[in-house]
Amino acid sequence: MTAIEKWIQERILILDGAMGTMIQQYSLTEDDFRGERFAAIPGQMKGNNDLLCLTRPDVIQDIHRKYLAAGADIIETNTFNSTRISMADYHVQEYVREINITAARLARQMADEFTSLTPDKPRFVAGSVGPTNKTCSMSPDVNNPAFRALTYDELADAYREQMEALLEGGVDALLIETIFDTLNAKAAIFAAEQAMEITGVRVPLMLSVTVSDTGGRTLSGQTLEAFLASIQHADVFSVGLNCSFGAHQLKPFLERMAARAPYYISAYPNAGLPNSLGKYDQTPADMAREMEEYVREGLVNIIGGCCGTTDAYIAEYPALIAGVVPRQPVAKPEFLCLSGLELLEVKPENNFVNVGERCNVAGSRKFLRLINEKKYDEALGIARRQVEDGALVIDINMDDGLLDARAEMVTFLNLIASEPEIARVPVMIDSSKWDVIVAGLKCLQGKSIVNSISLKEGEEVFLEHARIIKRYGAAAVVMAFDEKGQADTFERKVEVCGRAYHLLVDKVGFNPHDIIFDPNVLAVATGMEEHDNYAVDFIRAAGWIRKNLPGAHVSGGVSNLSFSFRGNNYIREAMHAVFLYHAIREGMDMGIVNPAASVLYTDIPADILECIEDVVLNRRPDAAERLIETAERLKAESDAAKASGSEQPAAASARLAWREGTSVEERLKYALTKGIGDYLEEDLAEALRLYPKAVSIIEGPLMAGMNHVGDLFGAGKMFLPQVVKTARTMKQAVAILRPVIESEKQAGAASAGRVLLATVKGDVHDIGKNIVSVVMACNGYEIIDLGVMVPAETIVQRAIEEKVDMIGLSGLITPSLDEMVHVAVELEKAGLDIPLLIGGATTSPLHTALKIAPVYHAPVVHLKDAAKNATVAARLMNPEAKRALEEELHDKYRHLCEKSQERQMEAVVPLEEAQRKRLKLF
Ligand code: THG
Repeated sequence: MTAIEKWIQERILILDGAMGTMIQQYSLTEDDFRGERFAAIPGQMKGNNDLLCLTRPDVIQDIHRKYLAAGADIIETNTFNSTRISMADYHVQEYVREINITAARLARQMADEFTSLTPDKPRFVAGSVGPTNKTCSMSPDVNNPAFRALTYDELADAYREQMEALLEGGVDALLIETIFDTLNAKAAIFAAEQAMEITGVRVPLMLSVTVSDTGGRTLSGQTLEAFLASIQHADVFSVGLNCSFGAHQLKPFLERMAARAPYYISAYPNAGLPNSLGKYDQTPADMAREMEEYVREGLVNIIGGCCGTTDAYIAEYPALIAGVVPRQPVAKPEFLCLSGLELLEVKPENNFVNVGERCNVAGSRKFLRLINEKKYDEALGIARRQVEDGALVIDINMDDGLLDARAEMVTFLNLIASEPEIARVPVMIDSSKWDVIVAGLKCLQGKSIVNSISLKEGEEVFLEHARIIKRYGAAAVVMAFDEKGQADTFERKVEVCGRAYHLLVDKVGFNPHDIIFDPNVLAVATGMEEHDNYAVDFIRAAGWIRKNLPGAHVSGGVSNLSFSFRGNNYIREAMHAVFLYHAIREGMDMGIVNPAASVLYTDIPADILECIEDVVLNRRPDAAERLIETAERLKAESDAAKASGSEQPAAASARLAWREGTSVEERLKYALTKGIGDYLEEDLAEALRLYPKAVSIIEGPLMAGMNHVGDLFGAGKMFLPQVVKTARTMKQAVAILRPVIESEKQAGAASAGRVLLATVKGDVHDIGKNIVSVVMACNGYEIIDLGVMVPAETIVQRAIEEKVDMIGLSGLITPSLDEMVHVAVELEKAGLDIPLLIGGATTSPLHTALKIAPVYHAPVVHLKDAAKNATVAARLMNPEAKRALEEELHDKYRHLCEKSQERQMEAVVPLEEAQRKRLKLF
């Protein structure tokens, strides 16, 4: 046991506060960050806090010293961004190893100094490992949801490099923090295992998640429960939450986590909620009062601070924890946990998990055709339909001789990750090719199931594959195969499963709950006598496994059973229902099935049921013949009924209730909110008949839909992947309308004005800006769109060159606020007089009034949404209206500034408003 593992049993440990907030207090300059050593590296270095380990180690040690003096038991290395991926932004990726080793030594030295003063309060160093600036689970390109800016392997390599250096530098623990994408975190955990093996140093692994909406999901859309399932395989010391919100708002999420996580619990919130200027204004005493609740209620083992906290905040903590008996971790779950964006628990009492079989190129001609023709949208439709039909897991199989199975698996899994309705459920990666399985595992943030491994190629390969699956954190289907082949009798099935179980549990340390046996569902009623007992043998084996192999589950590919009845879906479904009825009673608790199957055991007419049970339970030698006769009779009847048109495809129409009796505005809003693009053509065509101009559809119903999404997101009722999908649908709608808009523009009409648009430097988001561009173009403006990540110099230069009448700046993330101020300063310096339009998430009237308008003498207008731009632009183009607008703005801004001062006195920002500011999207 390491010292930290010993001390955490004695008392609540104090972690330090924010590094960045402390660094700000030193008012360091660009030269401080660079030192002489990095003088020649291009770009800005200010803001690269981690580089200070090399250029201003005195400052970093001073900060460590302050936190230790304030009472911190654990200090974090100044390495949050020290991977080659994040450091590439500053062109110093080659120094990553040195930064991490140095950072660890700086912290080590300070911690040891304090330990030697008070040996009964030893101090520890946690190596800080941030999430990096890229995400493995989401595409940065709205037009290509399968794209990834970063792969699991690249990320794991970068993390390993960082962690090896941290371990060599002498850290006592690794702290993977501010986790916003579980796939990034899984790569970090993977890398930590490797780094510890390579260096031969084992230290406790600490994890800390940041939730990014009021529903308590990660940015990549997972619930906390789903996250815990995803990291269940790791040897975790502590887990908790940091950043996100202040302690008060974080508490319900911490409670949820602490109730389930079988580890020590950590919490280091921000100093309250950011105000509308992005600053934190909770005092140390305020925060301590909120943290005291955590301590008093026995929620935590480790407390610290994140954004906005300093040593003054940490200094409040020792008094809070004095004499408090620390919390005991809860017990490990004794059942199978799986996850997609949401958790799936496979417990004895919840009976049966149906795994959707339809996304299988070998099991569905339609799916194969769609993949072959790269019609991924429709292929995703099959996955979505299965989830709608109630599939709790979906099986994905791309094994086809003419497909690049590995590439198709990766593409499809990446696409699924962008479809929150599908990604909700766990995935079963189905392939007989090991490289396809491994590639699949690297795409999924949830806890998935590998389908499958077996003893077919002997023990060695079996064990190796099992170890890899364990390291990636998945459950596994184990087929009843061995060196001798497929187990087809009861005796062979139990022999092979029993042997596999003991190898997995005893030799690999596989969690027994993560083992899913598949004792082979084989076709019956084939006309071959030796097949007659196949179903009986499966069902008996299922019972034996559940009794004799504790924890293990039983699954099977149910549709295999009825291959002899291809073409007669009713009989097939009825056979499956009968088979499942008996197998589930014996303990089969999962099955790969068609989730749309509608035949219930209890609905099967007695005569047919008898025929089928004779076959499934092998009750008489002529069972197969009798069922074939029955099947033929039924088929003839049903064909006759179909010919007379009496069958109603009821299910298909029920599903589209949202399209029945609703106005086109309601349908567009629904389509945007749900991110459904399928009916846009139809609905927009209808809207075009109702609205005078195409652009009024954008400004009216589409904008209303977007605002609705923004509200839902602000209220925590939608999470990011859903919103991204919405944005993609909006883009699709605009693309459909664009040709109409073009044709409506009067040829040769005079330009209403010239508008320069740009997303500011540091920000890549352009959906909002593009909508503004379309709306304004429709209103006769000439648009000069400079794209995204545009530096202030470029904006100034092009504004002059193009002689524009106004400049529109867009930004979605908090740092964009400062960058907009920077642009305004540059415009002023250049002596320009061009009005500035401000829009995009995180921008607010208040920030515009307080920060942007004061630095630029020309009109600065904040626009709530794209629909407002054209009106404001028209006013700016008319000298008289412009003067009136300027006066209005002046009054409005003065009023806002005064109100803000009053507010500052109250020092609270209402939760909902602050949330919306932080999270507003368009
Ligand atoms: N065990 C495990 N995994 C498996 C299987 C298994 N994966 C694949 C398969 N068997 C389970 N999946 C299916 C999927 C579809 C069908 C059968 C099994 C099926 N398809 C129709 C057919 O072939 O008649 C296709 C009809 C169509 O083209 O739409 O029956 O046993 N671990």
